[in-house]
Amino acid sequence: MKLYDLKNGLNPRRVRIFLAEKGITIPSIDVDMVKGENKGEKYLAINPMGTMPVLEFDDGTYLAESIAICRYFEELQPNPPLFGTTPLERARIEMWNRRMELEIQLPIQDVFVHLNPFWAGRRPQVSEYGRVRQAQLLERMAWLNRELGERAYIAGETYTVADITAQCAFVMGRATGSKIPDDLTNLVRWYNLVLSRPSARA
Ligand SMILES: N[C@@H](CCC(=O)N[C@@H](CS)C(=O)NCC(=O)O)C(=O)O
Repeated sequence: MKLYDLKNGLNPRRVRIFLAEKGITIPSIDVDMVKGENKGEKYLAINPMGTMPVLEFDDGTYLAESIAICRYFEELQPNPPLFGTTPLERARIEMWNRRMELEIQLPIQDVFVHLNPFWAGRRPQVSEYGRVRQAQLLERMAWLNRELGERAYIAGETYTVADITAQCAFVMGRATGSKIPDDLTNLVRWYNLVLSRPSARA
């Protein structure tokens, strides 16, 4: 088994942190996006979406989508549980992970793509849309800040895959102009807490 990785990519980082939390090591190949390796015939045969991460199995089959890859490893090695253990816990963690993808990760990505000069000429940019998403992101961060006044982690009192999704989104946000405002003290507290885990360096 091996992982097609992208060192600075938000989604591949989710899988690397997940594996580090589980204490699982697998060989990986860093795909060179700058050289367009992920849009080449060879990589598109693996994943027609041209995205990373992808998990390749020894029989030559593949699994894409970071959350699907994480779920696969959770099933293989349930401890420590990162998707919950009881039916309700599992459903709550799913809810929070989904919210972190839709309400935090996507706006951070949209702000980056639509407002950052890095993408000029690379992707279509609609600056007004970028500004709308920026305002929505600020609202969502304030909402998450209120939520984190009530508990230690995103989905409860333990670290889960929902924290991994959110922390990777905020790592990207910090590098691309969507830093967490200092006055959102619960969110800042949580961010420092998750970044202090050894897996955060994966
Ligand atoms: N929904 C996919 C998204 C994967 C994705 O978009 N990965 C980015 C890196 S974070 C990528 O490979 N981008 C390359 C491109 O779009 O050309 C997942 O969760 O794995």
